[in-house]
Amino acid sequence: MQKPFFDAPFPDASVSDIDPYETNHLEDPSEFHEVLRRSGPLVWLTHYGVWATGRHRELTAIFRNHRSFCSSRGVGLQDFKTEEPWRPPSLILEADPPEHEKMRKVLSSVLSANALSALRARFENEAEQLIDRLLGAGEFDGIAELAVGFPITVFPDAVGLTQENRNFLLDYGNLVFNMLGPRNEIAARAAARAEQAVPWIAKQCERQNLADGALGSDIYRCADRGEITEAEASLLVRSLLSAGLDTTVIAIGNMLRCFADHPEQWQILMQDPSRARFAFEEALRYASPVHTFYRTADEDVEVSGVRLNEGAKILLNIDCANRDTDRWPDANVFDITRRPGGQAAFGVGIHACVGRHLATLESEVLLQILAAKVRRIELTGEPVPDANNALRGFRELPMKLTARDP
Ligand code: OVV
Repeated sequence: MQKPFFDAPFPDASVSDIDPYETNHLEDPSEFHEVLRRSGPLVWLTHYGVWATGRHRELTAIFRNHRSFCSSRGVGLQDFKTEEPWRPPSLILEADPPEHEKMRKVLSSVLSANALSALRARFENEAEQLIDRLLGAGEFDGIAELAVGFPITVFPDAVGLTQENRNFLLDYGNLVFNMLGPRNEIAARAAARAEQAVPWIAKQCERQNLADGALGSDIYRCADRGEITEAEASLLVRSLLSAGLDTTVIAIGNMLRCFADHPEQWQILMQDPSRARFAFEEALRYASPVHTFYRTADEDVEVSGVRLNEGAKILLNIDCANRDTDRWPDANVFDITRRPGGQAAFGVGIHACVGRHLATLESEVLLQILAAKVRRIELTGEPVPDANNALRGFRELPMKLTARDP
């Protein structure tokens, strides 16, 4: 296969010919992170003709400058101005102010911590049953049984989806995130796997398929009030279904791995389960589920002394920035007692995750109940990484839980 090559836009640019989308780099990003760290604030990737940064300072500066660095040209490798997106763009993720603001207001209100508080008791109930079952299970796959097993019930219930075919949500989320990268083998496999999921998702977004009193119908009630149209409501439900499941599955899987590897941190949490929320935040920092989003320079702009031309794509490597020792001198230590404010796993600025309260509620509840019932989380085999063009997590996590003394 002939490799494309893009010359740097100016002669003294920092350049690298590493391909971060090769399977080995997706499975283990340490070499790519090393390139990002030693190449200065921004490095030109000759393989794709894009800029990249993994530094916390530049990443947050670019996320915060949504005027120069737009989202409406896509937040993946593809530029929507020159290439047709694979689906109608998201009204919130792939939009700029002022259009973005209206949609953001709707989802913020539907997904506010206050609006979600009624879900806690149901989540707790589900987590208790699941963990009791797994405590009697011996060795099991922590991804299938726990990282998928918990959210695959509570999330679609919260949105108000049918019981049938919920696994299509995983196929669809997997496709959406993989399509943020190049059209490689991984994206092709994701597309083949999601063939049935794509029309199924469109159907679940229709009003008549969403249970009353759940989050999906809450979005439609904003249409009733004239805040958005019904067509917009449908696409906002699609956003929920695109971003709401795979992300939390991977976050929970990564968090389980963190605690299996750091039993002393598990001890700290067991002694004080009220730390669960901070522990989740620290796990997000240490093992960030979304590794990459892009922005597009919508005008000529300078970042840390590097000139970017209008139309330049910038790869923002979140998991690298969250391990930046300029930001946290001990960034490579998993420490649930730190206050990881400023961690970028939910993004930064006007596009920061609007579903974070729901993700946090799910993870916090699961972690609190685990902490109350489980003395030890241990791996019983090698974790199997899952190569994804935008997500970093595991496909399998062989593990075992040991009960606390009654
Ligand atoms: C992959 C992703 C993240 C966040 C939002 C959406 C998708 C969306 O479809 O709005």
